[in-house]
Amino acid sequence: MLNADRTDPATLREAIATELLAARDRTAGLTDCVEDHDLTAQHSPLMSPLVWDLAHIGNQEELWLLRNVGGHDPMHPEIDPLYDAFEHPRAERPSLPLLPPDEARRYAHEVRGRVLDLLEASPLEGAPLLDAGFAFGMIAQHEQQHDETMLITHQLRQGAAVLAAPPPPAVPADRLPAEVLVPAGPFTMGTDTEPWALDNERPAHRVELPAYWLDTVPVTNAAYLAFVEDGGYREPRWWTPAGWEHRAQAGLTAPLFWSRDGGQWLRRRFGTVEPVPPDEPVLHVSWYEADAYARWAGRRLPTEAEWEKAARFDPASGRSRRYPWGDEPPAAEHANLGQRHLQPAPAGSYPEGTAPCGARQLIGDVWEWTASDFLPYPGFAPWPYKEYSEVFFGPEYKVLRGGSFAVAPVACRGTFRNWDYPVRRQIFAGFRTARSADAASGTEGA
Ligand code: AVJ
Ligand code: FE
Repeated sequence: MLNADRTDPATLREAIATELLAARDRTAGLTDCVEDHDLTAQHSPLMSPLVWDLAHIGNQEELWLLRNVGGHDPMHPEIDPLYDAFEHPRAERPSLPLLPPDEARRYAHEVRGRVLDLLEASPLEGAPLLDAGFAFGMIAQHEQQHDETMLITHQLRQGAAVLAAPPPPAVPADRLPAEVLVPAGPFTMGTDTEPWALDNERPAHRVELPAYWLDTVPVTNAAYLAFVEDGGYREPRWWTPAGWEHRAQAGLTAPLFWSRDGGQWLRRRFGTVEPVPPDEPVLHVSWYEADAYARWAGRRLPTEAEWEKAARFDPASGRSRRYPWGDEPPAAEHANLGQRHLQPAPAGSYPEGTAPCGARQLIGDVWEWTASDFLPYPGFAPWPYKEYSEVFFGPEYKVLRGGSFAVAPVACRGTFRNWDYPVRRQIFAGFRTARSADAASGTEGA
């Protein structure tokens, strides 16, 4: 990903080509590992068939780069409606006359060949879509976002394991405080300068926050299990009314993919059943469950602004940075990103990714539910299409921050915003909790 907004065209071209290639390698890894029937099947009504994601990736790349940037004519105008996410909800997609796997691969490959020619000839400036290679960066992020979506489909798929990755590195032995203090004061939220930031991350604006305490690390399976075993799922007072109604109607008793075997809790992870690891951040909980846990713990979810201030604000310079560790792009020692591992790292990992406030693992491992609805920042303008963010703004979606182990570095930064319905659990989401520093209640401090 880009390290500066001013890069010479040759370096920028190379960075773009590297990101496009990384995305395509990952797409191939997620779609070449199963038979055709697994690509065309729908593994969950929440998800598209994998073969839909594959051709949709190519179709968006054709639309934005070949047609809108390059001025090319449509390659196959008749397939466009099939891959428009707004024409057909996910549940309908398996019944569409989708391109079969080999044709979908060939289409995406043909688009890519022409895109690389276009990139070679492009000045990468002189038009808003081209400046700093924005449209190319947007398309690399788009493919990586669908790669995470496809990884979720793999997690929902029944059957033997087909994916493998080494476990995350061992956790350092240092003892961390349960929570860290972020003092009161203003900070800059959002960005005007991050070259490949998407529209909902803009513009930069000042936000004043009172002091608050934030969990040093995400809530672990062991901590969450204490809530489960304390009867958290049977006690309406921990839940919002909507959360309790959903819990009852959906029959929730534990995180998605957990099961009980005698006295032991197990989980299914990409086709393997294993004991729930106590030190790992909890994964596959809905916003309603995260919110109920926080109330049970005498705490609350952080707001989106609290999350971003903890991740970006550097009191030494008074500036908001790109990442918790500074402005350098994520490296392997900073964060668990990019599907290098197929699970979050134990809580307390990645000391080199620590934020100035002392919090760890804000980036990578698990998406973190926040208390906030998905709303535009003051001065928001849709760019380059209102179906990326604007059509989703409103109280029905909650914001997630930080990115999971399945998020690529190119699609991850301190300003990045994700959103989903509060009932969703198939996403790679966990959470951490907070409390107001001046509040009389909720002071037990975990
Ligand atoms: C930002 C993850 C909510 O998957 O719906 C992919 C990303 N937008 N194609 C989604 C996205 C268009 C989006 N999320
Ligand atoms: Fe998409």
